[in-house]
This record gives sequence, structure tokens and C-alpha cells, in this order.
Amino acid sequence: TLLSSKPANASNSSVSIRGGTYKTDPAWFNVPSNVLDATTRKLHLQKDHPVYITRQIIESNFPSPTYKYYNEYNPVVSTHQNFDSLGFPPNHPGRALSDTYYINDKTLLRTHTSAHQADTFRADESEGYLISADVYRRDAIDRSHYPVFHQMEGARSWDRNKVPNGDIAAAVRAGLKTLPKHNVEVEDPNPPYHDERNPLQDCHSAAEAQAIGEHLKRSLENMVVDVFSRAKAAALREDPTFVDEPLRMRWVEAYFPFTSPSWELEVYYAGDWLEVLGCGVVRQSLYNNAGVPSQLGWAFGIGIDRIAMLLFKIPDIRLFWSQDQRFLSQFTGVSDNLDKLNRFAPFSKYPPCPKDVSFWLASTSPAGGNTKGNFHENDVMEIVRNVAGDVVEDVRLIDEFVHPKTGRKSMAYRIVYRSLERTLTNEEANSFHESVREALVRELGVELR
Ligand code: FA5
Ligand code: MG
Repeated sequence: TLLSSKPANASNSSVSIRGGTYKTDPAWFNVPSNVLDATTRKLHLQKDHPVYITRQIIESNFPSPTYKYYNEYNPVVSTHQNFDSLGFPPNHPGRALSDTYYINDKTLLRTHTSAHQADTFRADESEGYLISADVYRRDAIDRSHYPVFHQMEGARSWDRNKVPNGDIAAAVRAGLKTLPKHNVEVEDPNPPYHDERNPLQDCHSAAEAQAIGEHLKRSLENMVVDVFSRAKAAALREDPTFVDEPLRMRWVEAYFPFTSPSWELEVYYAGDWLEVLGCGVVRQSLYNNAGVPSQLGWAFGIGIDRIAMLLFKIPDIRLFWSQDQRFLSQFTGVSDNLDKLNRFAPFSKYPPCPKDVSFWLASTSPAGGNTKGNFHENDVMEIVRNVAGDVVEDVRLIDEFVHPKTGRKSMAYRIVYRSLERTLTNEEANSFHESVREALVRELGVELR
């Protein structure tokens, strides 16, 4: 196949993940060994790890018994759980082999915690739930994107048959009054719903959707405000003269097949807006299919690693995977006493080694390739990741053009090699880069320029 990313046991017809054994289909199986290894790590359950601590802090903003916690769901799910149950159309690009890690045609590594929404709505008796888990995506490489990361799903539901007078809007508004009010200014130019861009569902009244949206947004803003106040307290413990930049948040309209209306929340961080979560009013079909048609409510999905970056001031998402004691020992004891939270103290910053590669695309890719004949940038990302692992900091398209006579397309990428743990020699970087160049030719059939 096209993938360089053959796991060590690719010749086997099955793969073991977290105690389960799954039949692999060579036409679908595309999980590289570094990703397979990551399935054993469960950073959200590793005490004193920043991802674990961040999970604790977010959970504390959604307390039991209103919310019930599920942190042990298996990462191997069906295409039904990950896509169909959520209303993803059959041709949705997220289903492609270029975006998702498959075991076989019906089995994959979940790409989001929403894969467990339907099952949890069906099984859960409480008013709300939180699900934390490792998730997997073939994705770009940079400081805030990694092929394995962690999400927390949250949902809060109200039952038409259980609220006073069946008045959902009044019940949600009453709930909203019990939530703390923060005093941070939030940019939210969006209407509660929008007929074309972000529609109300037929089965909801405007008042219901509006109340649910407000409850959702306030709950999430409070969580981010809490994270920031803990980060600020930590900074002040280290340096009483510390003055931080004011927290900035903004809401952006979004689209998910399983919520409407939908939004994303962005936080200003290190000179840029960082998307931290997606959310919305749950599509009624999810409740109906889960056998609880009298319920309605909201759901969200947070990137835990992204929140952890904000909380600990961690500059690069790769650091979470470090087994270096200079990283891990910095957080010892925090899980048992969140008031001891401290920000990350970088060990010395090692120099970056940027290297460029440019190539002509093959007019037709080799048959049988996982990109089905089309060049896909995620194949470049994965080839680089497979060759150089966590030594890759960033991969970016820097130039692209079509030759006016031949019609051939040229692409140029800049790859930044940088270790978080030591200085790379130029020879090492060159040798990684040479292997990347060879792999691009071998696996994508491109012609180097
Ligand atoms: C989702 O995954 C939806 N399931 C979220 C959702 C849940 C919407 C419930 C509505 C209701 P999205 O693909 O935007 O949405 O990812 C959610 C968050 O995961 C992002 O905001 C970001 O914080 C984080 N994230 C996404 N890709 C990566 C990545 N490659 N590395 C690290 N974090 C990521
Ligand atoms: Mg998003």
C-alpha cells in the first residue's frame, strides 16, 4: 500500500489495542506504529500529568452528581459510533483514509469523543455527563496539532416530562441563574441562531434554543475563566510582580452534523486566536435514536491538550508525550493539591533546523494508494512524522504553482526539525531530511526538484 506507516505487525491479520484484538483489513489498515504505541499511554489517566490535571480542573467546573464522568471508553469504535450515529453523511471528508485511522472498513480509532454520545445518552440516567479520552486524527503538524490528542465531551440535558409545567426554556433559565457570573468581556457578535448559517431545529422553540445556548456558553466561559485564574495564581506564586495579559475569548459560528445551532470558542494565546472547543444544541435525532425523545440540551467537545497549553504555558503540544523527567517531575503532587499548580519552566530551548523540500506531483499516483489517486497533504505530514517522530516541530506549505507549459504541479514544504530534549546536529537533521525525501518519492511517486 501507499503507507510507509506499516506497524511492526502489519503482516499479522489482527492488531491488539487496550486488551482487545481486532481483525485488520489491508485495504483499510493505516495505523502507523507510533500511533499504535500512543494507544497505551492514556495521558488523561496518568496522575500528575498536565493532561490529567487539566481534566481534573475542567471536571471540577461540571460537578457531580449533575454530571457523571466516563474516562475509560475504548478508543476502538465502529464507523457507526464515530460517524453514522452523529449524522455524518456517507461522503463526509472526515471519513476518508487520508483523515482517519482505520483498522478495517467498519472499525477505526475514534476521531472525537462525540463517538460515545449516542451510547451515553442511551445509558446515562443523570442530567449530564463528561467523557475524557484519547482521540486520533491524521492531521497537520504544528505546535497545536498532534495526531493523538485528548478531548473532553460534555452534555447537559433537560427532560420535557420532568421540568415544571414542561417549560424547558424557563427551567434552563432558572439553571442559568445558579451559574456563577464572570466579569471577563467576551466577543460574541452572533445571534442566538441564524436561519441560513446556524439554524434553529424545527422541534425547538426560539426561546428554548436561546436559553440552552446561553446556558452552554456561560458554562464554558466559566470553565475557561477558572483555568485562567488558576494559571494566574500559579504565576503569582512564582513571581509576585507578575502581570498577565487580560484573558480574551470569542465565539465563532460553526457547523457540526450533530448540533444546531453550533459554535466554537477561541482564546487569544501567544499572539493568535486558538480554537479550544466546539459545541451546540444537540440534534433531536440523537436523543430520539437513543430512546430518550423527551430530552433536549447541549453538548461540547474540548481539546484538553489545548487547555493544558494555556494553563501550564506549554509552548508545544509534543511536550505532553515527553517521558523526560525534566518535564514530568515539574508537576509531581499537583493532582492531590491543585493549589500547588505551577507553570511549565522550559528547559533550555534547542535550536530549530528548517529544511525545505520541493517536488513535482505525479500526474497519477500509484495504484492502490490510500489517497485513491489524489495527492493529500496529510500523507506528507504522516511520512514526515514517521521518519522523524517528535523531532518534527512544524510542516508548512511554502510554495505551490502549476507549470504553464506542462501543466504539472509543484509543491514546496518547509519542515522544521527541532528536538525538545537536546540539540540536533545538522548531520542528524540532514539525515532525517534525506529519509523524508526518499519516502516522498517512494510512497507518493513525486519527482524531487
Ligand atoms: C469536534 O471534534 C466535535 N466533536 C466537537 C463537538 C462536540 C461539537 C459536541 C459539538 C458538540 P473539532 O474537530 O473542532 O470538533 O475538535 C474539537 C477540539 O479538539 C478543537 O477545538 C481543538 O481544541 C481540539 N483539536 C482538534 N484537532 C486537534 C489536534 N490535531 N491536536 C490537538 N487538538 C485538536
Ligand atoms: Mg473545530
